[in-house]
Amino acid sequence: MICLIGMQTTVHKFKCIRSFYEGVRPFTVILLVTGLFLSCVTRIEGQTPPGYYDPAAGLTGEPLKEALHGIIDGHTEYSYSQVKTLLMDTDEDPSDPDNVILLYTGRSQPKSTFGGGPNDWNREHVWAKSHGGFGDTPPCGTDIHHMRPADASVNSDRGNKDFDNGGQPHPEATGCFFDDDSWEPRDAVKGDVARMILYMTVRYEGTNGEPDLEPADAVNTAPAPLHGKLSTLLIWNVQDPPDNFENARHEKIFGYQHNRNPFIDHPEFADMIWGNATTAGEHLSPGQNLLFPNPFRDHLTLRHNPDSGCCGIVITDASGIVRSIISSWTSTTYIDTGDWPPGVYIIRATSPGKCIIIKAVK
Ligand SMILES: [Ca+2]
Ligand SMILES: [Ca+2]
Ligand SMILES: [Ca+2]
Repeated sequence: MICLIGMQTTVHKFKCIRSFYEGVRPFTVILLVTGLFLSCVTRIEGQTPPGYYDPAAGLTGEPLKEALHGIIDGHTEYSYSQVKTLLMDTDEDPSDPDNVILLYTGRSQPKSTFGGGPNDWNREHVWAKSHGGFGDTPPCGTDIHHMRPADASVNSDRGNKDFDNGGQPHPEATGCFFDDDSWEPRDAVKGDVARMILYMTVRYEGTNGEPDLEPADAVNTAPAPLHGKLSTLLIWNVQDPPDNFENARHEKIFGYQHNRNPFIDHPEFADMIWGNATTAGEHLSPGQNLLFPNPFRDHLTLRHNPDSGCCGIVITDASGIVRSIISSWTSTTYIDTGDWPPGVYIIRATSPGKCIIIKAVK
């Protein structure tokens, strides 16, 4: 997967992007469930129908967001009480059909322990329902694309906080951090959370009497119909790509609601919409394989794109430290990355007056 942030005609925004990545907590992607075999799951078979994303082809920015809205709008709705039953299927533990997996703790526990006790599970609105005030009513308040089983007391501690890095470790939800104004989920679900929030902003655009939910690059956004923090969510989307559990869950939801989360099918759509603005004609298609593999391990290959006019490359880590400089780049370049620590890396391919910026993950 290659995620384009965009092209810029000035170096001004390099500084913005650099500060954008400061404070990222590098981590190794952890598979939520290993050895997951879909055959173990009572699964509604499904894949993206042919042509599902055709209306979005070739688009970026707001036009892409509008096209995706048109594709996923008007889903089959369920009541809040039905959501409880649906989550028992969508979030079922693939290794134990009597259990669900809880979002923030990662704990597998019996479906029968739904309730209000501190260690029971309940229905977490990942897009906190006070951000827009939609409560538990359809369509926003029962849209299972953004709802997950969660430990009741952890759900209460998360409250309506925006998502961002930082704070103190949560004593029960290992790997989660929080402070007065933000909640950081554990690494294995950071991308899930990002894609759920971004889905909500595209699904709900103020039509049909629905609220217009939008991302904000801020915290403390409630009660406005906003959710943050966008810059952090874009990074989490790259750091934690969809895994088997998230994909299997997605197919089940498609079976129930008959709409898909575009950011699970195409994580690159996030940067194509909210990365630095660019015109569609300037976008480098991910299919052009400028850089591969991505994610990478012990090496990275950069391939010259004759159309890009690129003549130099600088690779920095998430804290801005330069890892590699390639000043003369005329064909395929092989970089040894064996001693690079795991994390997000920023590749800037420059030419006079222009730059392509790509995120890669080790
Ligand atoms: Ca608890
Ligand atoms: Ca994940
Ligand atoms: Ca919206």
